[in-house]
Amino acid sequence: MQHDGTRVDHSEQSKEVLAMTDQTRDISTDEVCVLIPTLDEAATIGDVIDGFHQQGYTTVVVVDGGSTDETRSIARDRGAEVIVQSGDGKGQAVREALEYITVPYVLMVDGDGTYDPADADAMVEPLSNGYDHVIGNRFADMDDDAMTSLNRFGNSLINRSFRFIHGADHTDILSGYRAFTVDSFERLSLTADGFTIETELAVECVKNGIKTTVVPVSYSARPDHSETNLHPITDGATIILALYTLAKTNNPLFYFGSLGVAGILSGSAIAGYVLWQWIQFQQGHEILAIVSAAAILLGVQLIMFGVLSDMLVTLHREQRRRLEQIARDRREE
Ligand SMILES: Nc1nc2c(ncn2[C@@H]2O[C@H](COP(=O)(O)OP(=O)(O)OP(=O)(O)O)[C@@H](O)[C@H]2O)c(=O)[nH]1
Ligand SMILES: [Mg+2]
Repeated sequence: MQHDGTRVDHSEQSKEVLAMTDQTRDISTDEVCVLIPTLDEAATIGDVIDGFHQQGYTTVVVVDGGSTDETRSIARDRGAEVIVQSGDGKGQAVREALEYITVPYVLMVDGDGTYDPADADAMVEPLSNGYDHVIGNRFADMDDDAMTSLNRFGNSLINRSFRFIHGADHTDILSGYRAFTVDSFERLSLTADGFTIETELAVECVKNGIKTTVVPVSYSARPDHSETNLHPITDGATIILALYTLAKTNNPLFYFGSLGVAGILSGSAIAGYVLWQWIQFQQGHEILAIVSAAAILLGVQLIMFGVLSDMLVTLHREQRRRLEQIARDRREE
């Protein structure tokens, strides 16, 4: 079920959600752990936990990054299990928290009150229909003041780059609202510590052939008294760099090919200059000519290396698909 990401009528949707009981749900709420990474979210964490409890999701784990406010005590008072992460950053927190989770499904959400617990059932539902990873699309129903124009521009640039480099359209790869199976999460090789965790999740899902879908969710502004942990320029630049470096194993033709093209273009520019100097002023620039030839040669080699790596990745994917098929067949026997 691929949702189209268009705006939905949430009053209608909430009525449906309220009407849902564990008998009508394909996945029982007991099988889902709501995972909330937090850093100084005392202003909102209580309401977020209460919201999920009201929806029937009673297993809530808060993984805290050493908040200096009341976040942990409020979370404990509201009945959540609180873990303090051993390292730094949202990415490390999520990876560590997964080691404590014993149920098969995870619903991950920010602790800043920007996502709506009423969307929880819609997020979890695709997991019962064969999907392993679900991304909540914030742009489907976003409050006008929920994102600055700089953040909107950055998100659009990042989503376009993801589509171009990694060849999949996940609409809103930086969304913090995710539902996934623990099994599929364990198949991903995640190393990101900070805010690149969402980017890494999206790329690793493509790389590992994890069945991913997008569902529309609502997204509101952070309440006035709550502080962002995000630095739009530095975190945005880190995310774009992560998209590029993650192409090394997911789309090596792009990774090495773009370096190769840069080498050829700069070599050609130097060659053009050398040629112009020689024609116009009869001045030879031997050193520059050597540099230009080296840059062009290196560029061509990098493109060839990209083509070979691309072949290796394609073969590796094919082989893994077959092995997974064999493993599935064995399980069914
Ligand atoms: N455990 C842990 N959680 C973190 C850390 N940094 C941020 N978080 C939490 O991760 C979630 C997402 O962070 P936000 O600051 O909301 O990032 P964002 O949603 O991209 O930015 P905003 O637009 O400001 O909401 C929030 O619940 C944060 O409290 C960290 O270092 N450790
Ligand atoms: Mg947030």
